[in-house]
Amino acid sequence: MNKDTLAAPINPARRDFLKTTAAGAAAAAASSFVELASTGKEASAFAYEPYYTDDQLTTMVTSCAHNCGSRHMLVAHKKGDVIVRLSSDDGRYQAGGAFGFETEAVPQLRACLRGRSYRARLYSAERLLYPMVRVGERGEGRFKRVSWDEALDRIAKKMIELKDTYGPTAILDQSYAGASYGVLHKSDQIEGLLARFLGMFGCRTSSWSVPSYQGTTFSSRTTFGTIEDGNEDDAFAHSKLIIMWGWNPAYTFHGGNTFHYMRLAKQRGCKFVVVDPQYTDSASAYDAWWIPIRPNTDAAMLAAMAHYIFVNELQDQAFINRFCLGVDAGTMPDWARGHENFKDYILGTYDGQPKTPEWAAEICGVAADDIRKLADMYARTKPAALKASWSPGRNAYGEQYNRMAAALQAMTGNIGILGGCAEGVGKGWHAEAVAYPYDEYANVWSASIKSDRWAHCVLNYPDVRREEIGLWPRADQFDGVIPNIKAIWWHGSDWFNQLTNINKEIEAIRKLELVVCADSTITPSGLWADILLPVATHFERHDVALPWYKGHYYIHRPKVIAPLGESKSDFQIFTELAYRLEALDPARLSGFGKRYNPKADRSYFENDDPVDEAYLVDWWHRVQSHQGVTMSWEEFKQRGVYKFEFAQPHVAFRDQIEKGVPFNTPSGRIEIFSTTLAQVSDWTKTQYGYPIPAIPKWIEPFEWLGDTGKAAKHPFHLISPHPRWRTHSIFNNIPWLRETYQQEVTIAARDAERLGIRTGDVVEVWNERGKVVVPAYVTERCMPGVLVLHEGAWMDLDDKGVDRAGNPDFLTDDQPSPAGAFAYNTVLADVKKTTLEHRPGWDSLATARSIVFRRDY
Ligand SMILES: Nc1nc2c(c(=O)[nH]1)N[C@H]1C(S)=C(S)[C@@H](COP(=O)(O)OP(=O)(O)OC[C@H]3O[C@@H](n4cnc5c(=O)[nH]c(N)nc54)[C@H](O)[C@@H]3O)O[C@H]1N2
Ligand SMILES: Nc1nc2c(c(=O)[nH]1)N[C@H]1C(S)=C(S)[C@@H](COP(=O)(O)OP(=O)(O)OC[C@H]3O[C@@H](n4cnc5c(=O)[nH]c(N)nc54)[C@H](O)[C@@H]3O)O[C@H]1N2
Ligand code: SF4
Ligand SMILES: [Mo]
Repeated sequence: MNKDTLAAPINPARRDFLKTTAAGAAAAAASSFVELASTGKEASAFAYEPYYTDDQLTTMVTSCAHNCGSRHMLVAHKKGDVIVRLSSDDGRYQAGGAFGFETEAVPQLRACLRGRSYRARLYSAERLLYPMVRVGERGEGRFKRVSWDEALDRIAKKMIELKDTYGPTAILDQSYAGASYGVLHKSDQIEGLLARFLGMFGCRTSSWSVPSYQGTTFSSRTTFGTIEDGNEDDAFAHSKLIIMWGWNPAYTFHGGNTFHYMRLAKQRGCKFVVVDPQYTDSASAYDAWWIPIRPNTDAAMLAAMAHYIFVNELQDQAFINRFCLGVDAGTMPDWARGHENFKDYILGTYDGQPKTPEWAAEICGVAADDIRKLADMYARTKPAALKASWSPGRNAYGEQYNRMAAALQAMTGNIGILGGCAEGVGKGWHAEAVAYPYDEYANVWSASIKSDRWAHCVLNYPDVRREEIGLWPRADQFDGVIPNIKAIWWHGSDWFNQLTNINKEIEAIRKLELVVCADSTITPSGLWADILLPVATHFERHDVALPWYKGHYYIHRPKVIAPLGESKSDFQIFTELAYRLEALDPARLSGFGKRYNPKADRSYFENDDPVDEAYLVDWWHRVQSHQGVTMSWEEFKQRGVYKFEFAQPHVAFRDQIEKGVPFNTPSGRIEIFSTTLAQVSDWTKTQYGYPIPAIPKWIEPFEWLGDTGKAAKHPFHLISPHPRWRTHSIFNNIPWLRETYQQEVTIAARDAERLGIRTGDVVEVWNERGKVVVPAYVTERCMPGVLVLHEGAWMDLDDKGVDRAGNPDFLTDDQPSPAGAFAYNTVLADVKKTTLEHRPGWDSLATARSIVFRRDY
């Protein structure tokens, strides 16, 4: 890496912009050091001299946040209103705990590196501190500071104009999970604050498919009738075999203590297998048997495992007969005798092609003997956890992979038992439902589309067929009406940076009339907005944290510090906007402010404390009455955490299997053959748009290595997993974390040698959708023909439209799978050495030298 590379600006316009906003953050951070500066001592040691001991600081328990796969405790130690350091759970905080306390049933909630670096995020130079409005062209990144009054006025007036001119679909809600998993301050697509605000206003197009796992959700709902198909993490400690299928818990968290419980399993003799194009750190940590697989071919390999199990009669036929629908002819419903069943599909009865290991070997690049060996292991080891993660479902026809995995879980009788695993989506224990105010007007919309088709819709409007955008059916006059999107609102989302096919998004955003971004950070999406609204982080507002899919505990989130700059909570912003809209249009919006936030009046914008407290107290009362908690709200606030203790690990579907409770599907059984899908007559009238088979099948993806025509042009399959060092795009700007990594594309040693690429060489990766520039990491831990580039890098375009930061979403396709799965991992691309410079977005020579150590591969 040369000096010029390092000196390259993030974005010249942006630098100037940052200067203004950084000043406020610096001032806030510096205020605690005034004392030190005035001593007049030579600045020879640490900034914190004298080093404050814990008892000189105020300690407040809170939690980390965001859509990161977990939810851990952070303990803030502050001087005045400045957080001086952060620590984490050490066993002391819960009732009955003491320093070091931890048991298998009550684990500590210890934070990862990202969480521990949170202080650097709070006080970062990219912190958005004031409302801003765009002064240059959209996307140029030039803004000026304005008052809240001006920013909100502009938005309110424009909202009314848009609704009156273009109708109730003009504003696209692109909220996402940046601020989920709190009781009060939520940004979800469905239960979030924006959804409710735009729904009540009467102008909202919703985005229904979820980038994480829409294919998996579809599978879990279809097969089990619910996404609550996960065990709690401690159940892993009881498995004899864990198959990590497209799952790398060392990097990608799916629960707080997963790794800890898997280590316990290892100590108790559990065997591990990894099916992944990469030899991951999880594979190495557990000494797993690595089965490299061609990306997107998982459904074929699973089908071949089913074939082996059927022909060797290793299936748990008693379980199948009792609990499943459509696994074989004997378990088909009477009304569907003419339909295909799963076993006959696998045996080739219908298409003449038995799905043998040899058949799959050709498709997957996995030896037939390995497929047989794994199938045998899985069928004979009890209990065994086939943890089929979401990534292989984040593909074209990814839903087929997840349904195929569910079929294997069912065939082997590994559902509803300790040490087995039914998960798909994997939501485990359930937090108490969110209290009012979310109940009224949650998720009201006038149109709802597949989330990554918005650009397609805008660019082709009105010549768009409903199936192209996955328009959700309605029972009223709006059914089939293509939304006329003229505005986007980002709330808890950096979606412009995170959705597929960014170049297409760039074309589409230029056609919009209003783009609002509410965030605590100046994000890459924010640079494309017209108005930036500074949002208080979860350290600066009152809430309670909920676990992310796994874990059974609540963590109190006090207002640890006052909101930085002029930032406000999202709830404050929407409440105030509701009052302004009401004032502008009293005839249609009378009472909007009060209905939106019933416990508040307009003074909420200045003081949110009593109102937020009142909502949370209500919620806590529900926790007490529904979940048997006797601890008082005051004690919970004082301790900071409440951990539930279960008599036995929570296992999904235990009651169905042990007590005969019906599954939540139309038939009450595990539906390998789907009652619902089998009865669809016109697919264009469903949200899916295109046919989906009633049983799981292998279907060729849009592009993959087996498509010799396409692969001749772009011979590598690019996958873009989630980074260990970031939560998507969050933390990309944190120097402490940047010292530990750089954005790089992983390439197999054999391919790199052929192309003359060595670790540290800058390469360009491209296809017909875009081009990115990034350093290479050469390794034998990656399957030949595969490239790996982690999602979430902050895009940084040059004047030719090339992304110099290495964001894979310049290469991904916005065509979703029929069931709605984002096809993030369905990408063919090419790679070569380049003279173009990579712009990492920070000064990597300042401290980090990892690239220097790794250069001589
Ligand atoms: N190529 C590729 N792309 C992917 C993926 C992939 O596998 N491959 N994965 C996809 C997946 S699964 C996901 S979930 C998405 C994630 O996509 P996003 O949800 O857009 O990603 P984040 O980076 O988490 O951005 C969340 C934003 O919310 C902001 N935020 C946090 N808290 C608050 C708050 O309280 N209020 C407000 N207003 N804002 C807040 C954060 O500052 C941050 O900017 O990325 C997707 N993109
Ligand atoms: N550190 C961290 N943890 C996170 C997040 C984060 O941003 N950072 N994000 C959270 C969120 S929102 C989500 S949705 C989840 C995502 O969780 P996952 O979907 O499980 O995670 P990924 O990191 O996308 O992929 C996991 C593994 O799948 C492999 N893989 C990719 N394509 C294929 C394929 O076609 N076949 C097979 N067999 N393997 C494949 C990758 O090589 C990778 O090792 O993670 C959550 N946890
Ligand atoms: S895993 Fe998530 S919640 Fe836990 S510390 Fe890391 S970033 Fe925070
Ligand atoms: Mo996700």
